[in-house]
Amino acid sequence: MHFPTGLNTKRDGAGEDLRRLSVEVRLPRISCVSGAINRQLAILTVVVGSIGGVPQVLSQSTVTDAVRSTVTAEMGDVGGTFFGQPPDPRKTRRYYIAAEPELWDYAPSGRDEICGTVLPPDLATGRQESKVRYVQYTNDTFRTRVIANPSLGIMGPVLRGVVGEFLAVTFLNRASQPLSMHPHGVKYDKDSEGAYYRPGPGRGAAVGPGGRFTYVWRLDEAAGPKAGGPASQGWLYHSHVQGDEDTQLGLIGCIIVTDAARARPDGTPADVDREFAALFMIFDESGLGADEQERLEYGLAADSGPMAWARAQQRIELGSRYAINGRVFGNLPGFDVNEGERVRWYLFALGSELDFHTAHWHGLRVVEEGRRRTDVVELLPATMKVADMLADNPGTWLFHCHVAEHMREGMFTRLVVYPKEAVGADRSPGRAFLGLPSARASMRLEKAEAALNFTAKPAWADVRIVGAATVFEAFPAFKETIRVQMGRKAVVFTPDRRGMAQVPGATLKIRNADGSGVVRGGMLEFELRLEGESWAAELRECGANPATELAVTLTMGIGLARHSMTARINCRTAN
Ligand SMILES: [Cu+2]
Repeated sequence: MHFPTGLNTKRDGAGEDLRRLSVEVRLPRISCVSGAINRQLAILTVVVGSIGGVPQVLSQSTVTDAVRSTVTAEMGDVGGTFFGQPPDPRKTRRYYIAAEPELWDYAPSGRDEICGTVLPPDLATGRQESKVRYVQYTNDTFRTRVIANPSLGIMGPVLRGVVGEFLAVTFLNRASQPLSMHPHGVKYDKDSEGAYYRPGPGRGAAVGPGGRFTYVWRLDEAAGPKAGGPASQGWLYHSHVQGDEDTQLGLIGCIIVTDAARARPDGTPADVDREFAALFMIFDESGLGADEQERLEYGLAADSGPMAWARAQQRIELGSRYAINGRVFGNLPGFDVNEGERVRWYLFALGSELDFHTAHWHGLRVVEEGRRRTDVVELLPATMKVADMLADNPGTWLFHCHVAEHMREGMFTRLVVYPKEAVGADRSPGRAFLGLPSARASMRLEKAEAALNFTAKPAWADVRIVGAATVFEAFPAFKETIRVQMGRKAVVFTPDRRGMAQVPGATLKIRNADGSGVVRGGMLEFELRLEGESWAAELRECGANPATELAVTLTMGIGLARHSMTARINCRTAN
């Protein structure tokens, strides 16, 4: 597009001649799905002159054409339909996803785990950045988070379904700007497209702060895998209000669609034993927003000489985080498999023209898309591929991007193949497969033991439980009460700033509260001790018996969140 503009001759205060210029403002050729479009069309007045023969932009007035939220908090949920009809509930899988701000750590260990060295200086001082992530909740109260699979890293929860089903995804925006969920590969009507552009954005295009919207996506035949290939297929979803800026925030996840004829009853693909998702993406933490970068690129910045451009380039370079699932330098946990397992990799890339990646496994081979044997799969921005692996080679192997510069910048992690005889990686479907209803727990226990003496007078019990429950990001442990109930007996704790709380017969220790009493990372790790006569009576009532395992309902109320599970407690006779 060309917009010829005429400017009048003026004389500035310094006495330089400003010539009358016929200016052609050439708008960059930007597709209307890019985040840049609104801003570029919004630059209404650009005053161009010449100082000492060098064309200069003297002033500009930018009218920000702000995104108008299509859904506001006041409107309530106006979604939930598919071409005007509610989907058949018997064929619908429901998900509750919030977008929430989070302090993201690209390298939580603080080290280069592959080389065993310190991190490069730019990363050592810039490990943590403000992101916004998709977080899964148990229901539409959005109070209790679901435990995320650690191997997904920055990626949001996996949304799973089988061809013929619907996904109904209730999205709540807890961030401060309009956001959305835009899916690839599935069938949607305009309202469930989740992308903001002209003309006539759909209702789910830009969910404003505090707003919620239920997207309904149909997993029709075209959303599933073709016969003869892998039985499942991976698709990206991401926020799509300001284009790439939303994905740069961290708002990315994936959908897995399984062929109905080759799905297990829980919807997982029957042709593999385990699934992983890996997103290759360079995150820009330079602090130069897309606006500023474009102003520099088109010479519209206040300081836009060649040196400013060079400085900006260096800043972008230093601020680039070459990540797999948002982690760098071997800091992504969870790619653990057992020898002999058939493993499906859903491979993704996103980002800019720098995001051409070559995913490479050491020690193992894959079949790409059911067609080609290889150990390197090439990815471009928004590429979605499936690669199947037989874990036939035990060991700890490098998994990385093979682009030299990306390797130097830390785009690697590890894959562990446990030998057959080892205890190995967790085989439970909730851990082996991504995004399963059986994995939608909000609390897990690492240890649950009870020493019992029912013959003593009085009877006596000593229960020790170590576990973790989900909390909001940056949860202030000392501000909320924690209610613990086992069987019918309950106790209420009020932790102090060290995360300690004590009441008669019960102590609670929050293990991961930081120096100011705040729990970060979304998981509250606790140690619970319940002891004495009254707990002995309660356990006895629940059917406890020394030397057997007791299954008992354990409930924790942490602030507004409620966690409940069947705890399996190892009981023994106290000495
Ligand atoms: Cu790469």
